[in-house]
Amino acid sequence: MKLYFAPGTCALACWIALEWAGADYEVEKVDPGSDSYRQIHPLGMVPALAIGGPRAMTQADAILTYVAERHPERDLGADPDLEAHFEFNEAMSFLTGDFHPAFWPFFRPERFTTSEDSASIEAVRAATHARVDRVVTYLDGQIGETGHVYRGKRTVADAYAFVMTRWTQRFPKTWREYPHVAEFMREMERDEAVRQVLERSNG
Ligand SMILES: N[C@@H](CCC(=O)N[C@@H](CS)C(=O)NCC(=O)O)C(=O)O
Repeated sequence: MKLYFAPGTCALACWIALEWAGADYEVEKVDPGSDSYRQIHPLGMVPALAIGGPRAMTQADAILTYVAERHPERDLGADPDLEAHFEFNEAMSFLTGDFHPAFWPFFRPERFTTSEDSASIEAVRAATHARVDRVVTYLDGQIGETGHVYRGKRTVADAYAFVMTRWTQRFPKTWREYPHVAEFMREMERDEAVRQVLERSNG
């Protein structure tokens, strides 16, 4: 398997998951916007995971779930019953559909306005602060005293939440100001696989 990644991105969640899963994999650093990478993922986004088929797998939540299901012995995914699956999918949908997009205008504000003056661009960026606070506050409640995103156990959802929550380091209110999130983040930073991925990915 080969994971395509860019430093600091949500693709690092898949890398951490592959490590936790004990998978046999390699990684390749890419420029998501490059023509060559668009041959692999036409949307020009990371992650993508090539497993030898005619095309690479895409979409972080689907890849993370795949990694968890491919290595059931590591127990990185949903518990077996129907409601447990629902809760897992709900957590992953929140991360991919609410949490992640809250940051997009911060990183690429020019995509969210037709204005080109720097004040307008900065206004778009500033507007993300409230949206990000909303999703991180929700995550804080979701983690609560359990230390994890899903049902008090380590899953790929933890990896996903971790890499994206790190982005708040560039915000006026960082993850350190959300008590349960802060504890979760510190615990993740102590994880050997997480440390290695951050070091090897350079970000
Ligand atoms: N829906 C995609 C979104 C992936 C995504 O937004 N990736 C970002 C990095 S975290 C990216 O590659 N952005 C490049 C761009 O938007 O041009 C997924 O979940 O995999």
